Amino acid sequence: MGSVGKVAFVSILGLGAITGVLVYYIFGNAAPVPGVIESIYRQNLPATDGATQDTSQSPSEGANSTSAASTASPPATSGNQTNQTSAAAGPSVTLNILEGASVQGNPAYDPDPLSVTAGDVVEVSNQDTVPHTATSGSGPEDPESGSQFDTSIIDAGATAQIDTASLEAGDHPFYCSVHPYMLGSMTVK
Ligand SMILES: [Cu+2]
Repeated sequence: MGSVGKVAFVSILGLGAITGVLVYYIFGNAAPVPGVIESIYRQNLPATDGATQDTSQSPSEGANSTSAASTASPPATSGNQTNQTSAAAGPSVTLNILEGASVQGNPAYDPDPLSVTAGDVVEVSNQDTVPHTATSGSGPEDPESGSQFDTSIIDAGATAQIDTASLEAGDHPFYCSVHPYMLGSMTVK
């Protein structure tokens, strides 16, 4: 009986060790990695785009959300051409969001850089199977994020438009607010 007890004790000890190692690796792989957002549900709230920008630019008004909202209207007239279909010229430039773009490391936007002439309407076509955006700025940490343009969420297979009429000449980086590692650049002539 004594030897049986020892075998049982060692076996249980071994099973416990194996379980511990397995759980360590399984949950290690499942854990979120900083900088990688896999949830398609994360998106910027539309109403806070201007407010976020203004609170960062004017800290004195940062505590008051109502004043931040009221000061958000001037930039809204000069930027934030979101889903505007009123432009009579119609889409003259196409920006494709490539299939597989949500996988980090894959090419995201095509062409990149995108060349436009100020006044062009960019048709953004999501050819991927998950939602994406084209949001101006270098990333979520950019205080100017979304101030130039923001398509908001474009569902798989859908399109949105960016009006470039009020964009200054030069390079304008943009990214996907759902997958911030998706980066692109727009060159305005
Ligand atoms: Cu995306």
